[in-house]
Amino acid sequence: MEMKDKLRKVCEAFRIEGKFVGYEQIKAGNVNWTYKVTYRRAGGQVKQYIVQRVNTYAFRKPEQLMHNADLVTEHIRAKKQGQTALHYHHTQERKTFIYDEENCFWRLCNFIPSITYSETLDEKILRQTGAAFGEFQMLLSDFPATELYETIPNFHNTPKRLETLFADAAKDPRGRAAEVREELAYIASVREEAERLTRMHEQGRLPIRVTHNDTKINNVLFDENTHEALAIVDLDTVMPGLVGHDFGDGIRFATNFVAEDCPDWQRAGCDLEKFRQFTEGFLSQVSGMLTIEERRSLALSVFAITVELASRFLDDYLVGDLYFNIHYPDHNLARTRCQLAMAKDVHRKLPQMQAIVDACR
Ligand code: GN1
Ligand code: MG
Repeated sequence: MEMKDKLRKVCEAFRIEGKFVGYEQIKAGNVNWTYKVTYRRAGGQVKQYIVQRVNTYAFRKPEQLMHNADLVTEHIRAKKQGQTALHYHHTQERKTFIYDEENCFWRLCNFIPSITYSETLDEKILRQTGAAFGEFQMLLSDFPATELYETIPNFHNTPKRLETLFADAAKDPRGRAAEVREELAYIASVREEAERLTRMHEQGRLPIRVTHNDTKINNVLFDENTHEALAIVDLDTVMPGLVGHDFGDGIRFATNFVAEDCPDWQRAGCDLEKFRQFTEGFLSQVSGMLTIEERRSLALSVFAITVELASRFLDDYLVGDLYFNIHYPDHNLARTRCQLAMAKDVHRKLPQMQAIVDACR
C-alpha cells in the first residue's frame, strides 16, 4: 500500500474529519517514523496532525508506552489549560493506537506549529530548554510514578548496559571488537564512576520520579515568533526514573560543542557557559523539590549518561546496527567516539560543573 493511503487509513481510525490533502515525512529521531499530514475540513479550514509509526523493535510493549504517554500528557494538559499542550487522539474504542494489516503500530497527535533547535548558542534558548525540562519534572512531581510501566526495562541501568556491552564484545558477532579495543578499554576504566548514579539509587539514596528520559534540546518545541518554549515532545520513554537521567541527558546533548554524532569527534566537549545557562533554567523550576543528594548527583549524572549512551552506540555497532537507525556504515562508531570524547571532557570538568550547580538557588 502506498504511504499516503496508509496514512489516510490511520487518520480515519482516529476519526480525523475532512479531506486528506497530503503528507510529508519528518526526518527527526533515530527510532520511529514520523509524518505530518494535512487535512482540509468541510468549511475549508486546514488542520495538520502528526502521525507516527512506532518502532516495535525498540519498544517491545508499545501499548504500555502509550499508556504512559497518554496519562502524562493529559496530566500536563490539565495543568496548562489555555496553553499549548501535546494531546494524543483516540479511536472509537478509546485507544491511543492502532495496528495496521502488517502489524505496524500507529498513533496520532496534534501538530504544534513551532520550531526546534538541534543546537544553539543562544543563551535564552538554552535557559528555556533547561526550564522546560525542569517544568516537566515539576508538573509531574505529584503524579504517582507507580502508575507508569517501565516500558524499556533497565533503560538507564548503567551497570546492565555495560554488562551487555562487554558480553557482546566477547561474543563479537560481527568481528568488529578488535577495531574498538581502545573505546572498550576506556569504558572499562571508568566503569565504577559511570555506574555510581545507578548504585546510589540502589542504595535508596535517590528517589524515583517521573522522567522524560530523552531530554534532547530538539524535543522542546519553541514558538517561532516569541521564542518561548511551548511543549515537550517525544514521550516514548516517559517512565519512572531519576532526576539525573533527565538533567544528564539534556546537558549531554545541548552543551556539546558539536553534534552528538560528529565524525570530527576530537572537537566534542562540554561548553561550561551553556552548562550554566541550561542548569540555571532547570534549577529555577526544580530547586524546591530536589533532595540534597539529588542536587549533588547532577554533575555526576552527566558523566553517567554520556558513558552509558556511548556504550549503547558501541554495543549496537558490535552487534551489527540493529537498534539505532544509521545513515552510513560506521555511524554508530562515530556516535560512540563522539560520546566518549564528550565523557572525557565532562570528567575533567566535573568539579566546575558541580560548583555551577551549587551556585544556583
Ligand atoms: C534515541 O530516536 P531518538 O532520537 O528519540 C534513544 C535515546 C538516545 C538517542 C540518541 C528509545 O532517541 O535514548 O539518547 O537516540 N531512544 C531510545 O540520539 O532508545
Ligand atoms: Mg526519543
